[in-house]
Amino acid sequence: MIWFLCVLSLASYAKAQSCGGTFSGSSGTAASPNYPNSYGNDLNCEYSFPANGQLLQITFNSFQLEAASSWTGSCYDTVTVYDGGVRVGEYCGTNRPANIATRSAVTIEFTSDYSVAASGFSLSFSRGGEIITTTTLPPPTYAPGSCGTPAIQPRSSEMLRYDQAEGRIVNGDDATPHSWPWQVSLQTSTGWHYCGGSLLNEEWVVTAAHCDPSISGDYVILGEHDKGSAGEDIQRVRISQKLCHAQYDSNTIDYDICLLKLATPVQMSDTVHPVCLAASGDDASFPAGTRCMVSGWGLLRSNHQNTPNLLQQTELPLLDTQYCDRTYWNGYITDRMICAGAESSSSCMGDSGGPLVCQKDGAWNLVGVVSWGSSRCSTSYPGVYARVTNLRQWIDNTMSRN
Ligand SMILES: [Ca+2]
Repeated sequence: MIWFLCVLSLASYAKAQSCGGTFSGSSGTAASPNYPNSYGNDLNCEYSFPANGQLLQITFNSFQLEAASSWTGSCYDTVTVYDGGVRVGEYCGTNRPANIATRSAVTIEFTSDYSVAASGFSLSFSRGGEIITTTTLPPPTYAPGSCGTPAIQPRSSEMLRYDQAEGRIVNGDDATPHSWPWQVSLQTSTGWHYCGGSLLNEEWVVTAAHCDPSISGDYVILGEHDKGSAGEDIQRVRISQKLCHAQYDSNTIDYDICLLKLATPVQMSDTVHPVCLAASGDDASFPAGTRCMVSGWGLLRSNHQNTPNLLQQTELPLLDTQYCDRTYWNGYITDRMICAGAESSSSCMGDSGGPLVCQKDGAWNLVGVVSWGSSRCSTSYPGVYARVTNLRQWIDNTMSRN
């Protein structure tokens, strides 16, 4: 019996020595044991990426671990990521860790249990440089007539999180300037920002009905990032027509959508570019759990007096509509609404009318229009957005008739 135990511990000692390691070079790769062949059972490997004062970026290029338990959702075989000693998350199945960009030491722990293995993971790392792009989109494909493909790549919140101590939106981040080029600001003639909107084409902007812009006095501002700066190459355009949904109800905030026809067509550029519209009825492309982005100049905290100057963004998951209604907004969620968030960040007052966008086929699709939510912009409550897949037909009809 004692002998048997000794062999076991020797065996696991030997395995522990054959995996993981310390990775301090300026760039390189690492992988699970035997990658891309099966990594095997009973592993406990540690991959250390020391901090050496430079920006460290790690990307998982492939990821295939034993799937999580369908009962509990917990992992049998697990990759755990630590950034600066803080546990970022546990990953298994095909749920790979997001790209890491940090100035702290990173540790990646890989364990496997006693049965069932898969091909494992491979990652690449580099040190130095600055965060400039995200890898969530293919290279820019901006071209006249295209939509949803920013010339300037947005950064994911995951990447930004490491470099910015304080959140925006509520717990969001500064957007990369002009990386959401369909984002517009609705402003009064004195330059006061009160709502957002999204550019659909040269002539049309979509916003929320409750924003209720004034055709005579207000402006649509395009190509803006820092609304406190006078030096940006913005387009400031009057509104010629305001067409709000006839069934908009200010009590229930149902059908909270308006189209604004611009008095002069905008010039498309690297900083002014339309978003794609989610197709009518295409909820299947944007299921619950889809990671999406919301942007706006809304309040950072519900009790703040002023909105921020720099455009903010945050990443949010879409929520199942029935779950959202039952759990948070008891009976208020209609078919014209979609919930997102309740995960440490929230849109807030001043974000209204702005875009909730999700990626499909390499382009950003408008899935929601910021509509309403917790009056305190609580990050534990989901925000509610006008559901574009439901309202798309109205959008198409309205634009074609006006
Ligand atoms: Ca296993």
